[in-house]
Amino acid sequence: MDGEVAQAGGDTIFGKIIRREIKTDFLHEDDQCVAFDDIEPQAPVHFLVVPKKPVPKLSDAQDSDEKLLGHLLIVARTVAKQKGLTEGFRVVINDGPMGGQEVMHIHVHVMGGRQLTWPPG
Ligand code: DGP
Repeated sequence: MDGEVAQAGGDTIFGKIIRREIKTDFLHEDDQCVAFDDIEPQAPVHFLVVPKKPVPKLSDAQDSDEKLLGHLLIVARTVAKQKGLTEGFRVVINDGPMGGQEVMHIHVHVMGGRQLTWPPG
């Protein structure tokens, strides 16, 4: 078990989900991250990719997290394909209060299945 997995979770709702203390169907799980449907979907498809390492937010990430952050995007791409998002989708990372982040465990939102507009609110 490497250092990232040894820290799996953290003290947030996502930590509980990662540790399976809250039952959630995973769309994907590997040694570094999980993916699961968002409980408040903003699009027909809306899932989250969450690292097991409890980095609170993107602005707290270290240079050494580079590979992990890249991995989250590769999993986002893979699960988006599995979900049938062949015409495109949106990837969002909210950071901190001004970024609208509510759960302080970094996560990648992936949304699709409808025409998305810009700018977001
Ligand atoms: P953010 O605002 O970027 O921190 O987004 C947090 C997202 O997490 C929000 O879209 C709702 C989702 N969420 C919060 N609690 C739960 C939960 O217990 N289960 C699931 N599946 N999603 C959750």
